[in-house]
Amino acid sequence: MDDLRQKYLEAIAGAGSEAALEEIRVAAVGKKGEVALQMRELGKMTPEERQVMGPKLNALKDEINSALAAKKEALGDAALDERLKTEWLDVTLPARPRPAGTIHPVSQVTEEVTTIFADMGFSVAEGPQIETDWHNFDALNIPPHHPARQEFDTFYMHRAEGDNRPPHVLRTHTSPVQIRAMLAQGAPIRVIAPGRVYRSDYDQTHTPMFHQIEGLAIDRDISMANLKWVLEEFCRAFFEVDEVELRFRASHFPFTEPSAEVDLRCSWEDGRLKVGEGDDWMEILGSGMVHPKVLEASGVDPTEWQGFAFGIGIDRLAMLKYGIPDLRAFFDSDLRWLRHYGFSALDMPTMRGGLSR
Ligand code: 2NM
Repeated sequence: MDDLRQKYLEAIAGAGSEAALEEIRVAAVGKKGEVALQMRELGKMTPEERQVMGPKLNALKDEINSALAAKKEALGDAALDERLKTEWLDVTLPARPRPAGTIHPVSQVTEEVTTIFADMGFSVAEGPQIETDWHNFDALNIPPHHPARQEFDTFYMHRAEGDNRPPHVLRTHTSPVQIRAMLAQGAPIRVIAPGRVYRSDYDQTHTPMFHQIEGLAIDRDISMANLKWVLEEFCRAFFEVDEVELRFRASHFPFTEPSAEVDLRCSWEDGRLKVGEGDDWMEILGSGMVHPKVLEASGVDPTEWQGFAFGIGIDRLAMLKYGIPDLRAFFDSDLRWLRHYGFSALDMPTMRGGLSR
């Protein structure tokens, strides 16, 4: 009995795995193990011998079982320790690698500007980039042969030979979107129209494709004062300053009367723009009260309705706000430029969370 005990307790102590331990268990206390064999011998004994040997064998069985259980737990702990050593995770690492793409400054600024006007109750309208001559010019009080047509450096689409209808054009502004919105919805209306526009012009400050946002508000009792407040509110939000000062300069557009170009008070200190202070003025947009002929062409009765409109160049706004020097680089698709000036796709502009980070 002592030999058995010593043999198995030593084997259990030396077992290196749960599988080895299981082999020992079967050999020692399994149905056909050595302890079971000894128990079978009890039948051949006298009752007196049996009374001594029976409890001793049971005690041995219990002792071996407890040693097995203790060793099994120890082996389990060791296995867990081993796993914890190899399967650790550094929770301070970034969850994902940095996304390869960035948001283009023009997309970022478009999003910022639409967010600001949406907050003031303007909805967003879109329209075709290939427009009819009528939507792009006639409806905006620019009849055929009007000198203003020359100023737009229009790209004309090709017509089949013998087809003498006026050709379609690449829209030279997003105003035709506002015409379509008025024709579809009537008055009152508050919309902004962001998008691509085209003019045949290419130098340091002009690209043949660029981006505009135009705004339109038509109601029964709208004046230039409403226009000025809306534009001030826009500048405060966009340039993220508490106070701005605007200056209206009389101007002329065929589609507004009166018309005004709008300047913003600013300063330039070592190449850095500061808005709302200083002695410089920077032209940022054109605007005016929508011409009665434009309302008429759009199915809106000018004796009942009036309103303002304005147009802003997005690309120049992006250059001003984010200190980007050369307009032409905007459309070169140079990855190094895009990574330098691009924005994270996860930082969406909101009025409460901030427009830019
Ligand atoms: C500008 C300046 C002034 C303008 C006019 C219209 C419409 F369609 F309502 F007549 N939309 N945008 C407008 C007015 C645009 O851009 C410098």
